[in-house]
Amino acid sequence: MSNENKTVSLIGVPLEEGSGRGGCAMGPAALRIAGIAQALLDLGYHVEDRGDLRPAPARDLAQMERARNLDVVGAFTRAIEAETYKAASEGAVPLLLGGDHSLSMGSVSGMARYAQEVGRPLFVLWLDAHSDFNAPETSPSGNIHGMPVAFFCGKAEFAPILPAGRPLVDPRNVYQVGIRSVDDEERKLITQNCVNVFDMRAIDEDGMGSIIKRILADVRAAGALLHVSLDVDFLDPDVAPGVGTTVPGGATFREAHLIMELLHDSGLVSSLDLVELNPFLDDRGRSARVMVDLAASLFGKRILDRPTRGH
Ligand code: Z70
Ligand code: MN
Ligand code: MN
Ligand code: MN
Repeated sequence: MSNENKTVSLIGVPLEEGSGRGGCAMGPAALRIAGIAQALLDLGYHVEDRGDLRPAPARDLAQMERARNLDVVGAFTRAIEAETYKAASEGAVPLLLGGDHSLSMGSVSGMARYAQEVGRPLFVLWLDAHSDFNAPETSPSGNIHGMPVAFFCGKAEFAPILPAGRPLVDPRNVYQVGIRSVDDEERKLITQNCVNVFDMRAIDEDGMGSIIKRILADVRAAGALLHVSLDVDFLDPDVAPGVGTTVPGGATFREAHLIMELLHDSGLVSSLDLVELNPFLDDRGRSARVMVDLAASLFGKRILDRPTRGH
């Protein structure tokens, strides 16, 4: 995915209403200050910053007790879906600067529409401590950032946010890595729906490299596009403290970089979300810089200017 004639479209999403607390709306600003655009320019990309989306709340979406701030999140979902689809259709790689994880309802739906149009399946790599597969009926919190995977798989419908008949993602094409916090009802749903889950035990037993290579082989065999969604809490809180829901025992700095380097070498990644960064909780910009550095590795930053020894 490296190359001078490739464009990366930055789409800022100052959304925090899906998360149940304040702070993520400052995420796009922090990622810009940490140098996301310059990191991509240094790798030779053309960078187009589309600014921040700021839709008005959707008046047609009634409030639901079990899906808090649905009018705000739903309006963002529509705007993000349209902007992501547009950027992909213009040949760019959409890079969403979040914003809480409910933004993936829009980004993944936009990529699903694009994938359908080009006649390829869409696979999703979900790097997160959480499965985010709740529906309003199962959610313990009512926070929509715990529901995006169920939404883009068509398993959580609140009210008509996107047109009926929208392209969905097959849950069998969703690969979750880093999982270590799943709610009781949610656990049943991810099993019933055959989501591919590599929890921390799988990572410890098999190693991150072998897991990611297996996933990439599946994506390649299917001729699919791959959307990557990176939640800050995928990382261990010692590496990235700037997130609302820290869960101990997360991915290390090295594991996360290895994933990004393997993703780059695969040439399969079509789009990326950087989500859940909460600058209000961060330690002097440390988590923002880690997220930017990981994105740079996914876009081709490497240690050596030649293949790593052993390849
Ligand atoms: C819980 C819920 C969640 C992120 C927390 C937590 C969900 N399963 N997702 N932080 N990114 O409320 O649904
Ligand atoms: Mn998440
Ligand atoms: Mn999470
Ligand atoms: Mn790096």
